[in-house]
Amino acid sequence: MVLDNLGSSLKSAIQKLANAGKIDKEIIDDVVKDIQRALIQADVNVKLVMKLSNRIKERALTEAPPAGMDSREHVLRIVYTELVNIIGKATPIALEPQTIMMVGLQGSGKTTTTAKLARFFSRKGLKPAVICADTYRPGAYDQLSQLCEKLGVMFYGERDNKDAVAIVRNGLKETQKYDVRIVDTAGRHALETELIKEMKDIWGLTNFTHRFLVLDAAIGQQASEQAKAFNDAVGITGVVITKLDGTAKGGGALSAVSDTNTSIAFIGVGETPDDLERFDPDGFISRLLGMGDLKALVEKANEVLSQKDVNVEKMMTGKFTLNDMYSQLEAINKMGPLKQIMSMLPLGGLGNIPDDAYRMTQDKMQGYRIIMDSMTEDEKDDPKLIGSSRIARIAMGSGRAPEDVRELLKYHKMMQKAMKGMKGGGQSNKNLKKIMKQMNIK
Ligand SMILES: Nc1nc2c(ncn2[C@@H]2O[C@H](COP(=O)(O)OP(=O)(O)OP(=O)(O)O)[C@@H](O)[C@H]2O)c(=O)[nH]1
Ligand SMILES: [Mg+2]
Repeated sequence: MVLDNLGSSLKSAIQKLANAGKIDKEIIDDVVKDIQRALIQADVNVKLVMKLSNRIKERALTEAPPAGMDSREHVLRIVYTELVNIIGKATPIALEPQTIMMVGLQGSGKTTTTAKLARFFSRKGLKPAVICADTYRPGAYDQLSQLCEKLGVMFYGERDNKDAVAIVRNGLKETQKYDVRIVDTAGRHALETELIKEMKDIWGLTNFTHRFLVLDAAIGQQASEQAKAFNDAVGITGVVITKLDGTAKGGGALSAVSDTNTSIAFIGVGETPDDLERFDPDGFISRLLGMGDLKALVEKANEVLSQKDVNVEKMMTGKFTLNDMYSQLEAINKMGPLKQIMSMLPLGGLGNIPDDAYRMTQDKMQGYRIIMDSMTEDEKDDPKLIGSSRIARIAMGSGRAPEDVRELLKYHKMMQKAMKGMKGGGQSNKNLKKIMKQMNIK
């Protein structure tokens, strides 16, 4: 996880709130002070921090909690939404054919990000091609062509040509059949006139869908100044903040960009081609706060469960019938290991289920289905009704052994217990879950 320090100090601030006996001005002041300290340490602009803390205090003390939400949840929700606000919105990226121009200062991560983006789009089923317009740095051609070769991505470059504009003109012609064409340009030490001219000339060659500015997270708050300068030159459509894995100043870069006219499209979190994440303010902040990426979880669950009458909420609350169990097993099978899903839940979800407990073969599922088909609706609804004589009847009807029926029942009991455990799960855990629910992260 990036920004570990910020994350853990924000988490302990939030924990204070969750554990407080009652929510009053004193505790709000205290928590806001902790949040201020955490943000300033992560290099977020002091003015921005003051604005945020004033907003939190003002809202927490004057706004009445919406129906069904107590004041603790209400304040947590305010903290969360205000934090999301300071990092702004994400740049929308359409998954369709497009051309992209990468710009940025020397060493910011343009070439690495170019390869990462090619991989990102090819994973989404689009065919990428990369054009090398860096005629400035020796070795630029080799660096990019090797990266592309490793990824199996189409590469266009002219090793001995010094005219970057001509190369891009030729490259765009040669790569017409590709869906996403990414032009990697040369970086310079500073934003010199020469660089701006070359950038503008390349920019003028075609109607670029995106001009991505690549910024090293270590520059912290200077991100805003650079974003403004590049935006004036070629009209930035989005920013990529790289090396967020390696700096405590990441909070500065993230918040500074959203303070300009641009927005963040992606973040770079490592050196390999897979270390690129689509920027998602909600998910980012909930992960930082240790609420788990509930939004990602719910989205994932909805994708899988769209036509089923099962939902994640049901896993935590309400009656748990055999039918529920079966549809959840089906869903879990489709979603992947349950543990992984649980880890996305607030504060780690439940941790005490053995790893293989939910690994279920298709045969086993089929067997359960057959057994359940020999049960009455009442029995499926309330498996407690099933005593030994009913077990014998169900076994006969389904052509299975009584032990198989018992196993199914035992399994249901175990899952039901786990669901109850999640529902309990400690006061603060419960609070956070409820908040996520009420925050409309559906
Ligand atoms: N840890 C980490 N390293 C990164 C990331 N992105 C890029 N790098 C490293 O940063 C260094 C510079 O990256 P490049 O992609 O060559 O930068 P550039 O902007 O193309 O540089 P020039 O072409 O010289 O202007 C390389 O060593 C990369 O491996 C990231 O997200 N995390
Ligand atoms: Mg480069």
